[in-house]
Amino acid sequence: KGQLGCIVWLTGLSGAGKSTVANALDKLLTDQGKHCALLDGDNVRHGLNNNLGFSPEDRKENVRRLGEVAILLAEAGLIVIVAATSPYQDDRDAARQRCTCVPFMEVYMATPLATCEARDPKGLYAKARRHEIIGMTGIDAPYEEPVNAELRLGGDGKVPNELAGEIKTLLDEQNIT
Ligand code: GGZ
Repeated sequence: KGQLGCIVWLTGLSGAGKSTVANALDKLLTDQGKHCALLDGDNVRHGLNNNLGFSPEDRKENVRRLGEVAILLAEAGLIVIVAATSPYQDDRDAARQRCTCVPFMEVYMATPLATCEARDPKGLYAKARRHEIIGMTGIDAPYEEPVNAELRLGGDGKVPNELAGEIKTLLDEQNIT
């Protein structure tokens, strides 16, 4: 019997560590012989989603396309790790509701805004504070905290590998790995 696919959907602010944890999880699972696919919102915006910006409508479409691609890959048997801000509850719920054949696990990267802003790897928060960009999530665009996440990762001093391990435990409990 082949591998059962699933979707692990990482949501949270820019700088919360979604991409880092997604990559750590990808490596953890791949090292155990699992087949994974990683869909990073920021990367997919360079190709499939290169006609989309950061308005609420465009984010909705970004999340919708990520969800549809994730479902196709997961139904082919892959563990699909999605890392996207995905700030709106409705949009995340829509992806979850489309995903009827494989498990959908929402993981909230609950890193506080102050921590994300202190990291500011791309200088986006600083630009948003100076009003050089508008619609930055957490500053002048909303982030709706998940109400039905399967897992909440607080961060609290843990390294990315530990957080990835917590997600792996969740997958183990669901008999996916
Ligand atoms: C939020 C923005 C914005 C604005 C550019 N708001 O840290 P990053 O850089 O790599 O992650 C952010 C990424 C967000 O893309 P997503 O596809 O994940 O967003 S969404 O799910 O909301 O559609 C950030 C960068 O793009 N970025 N402008 N205004 N993040």
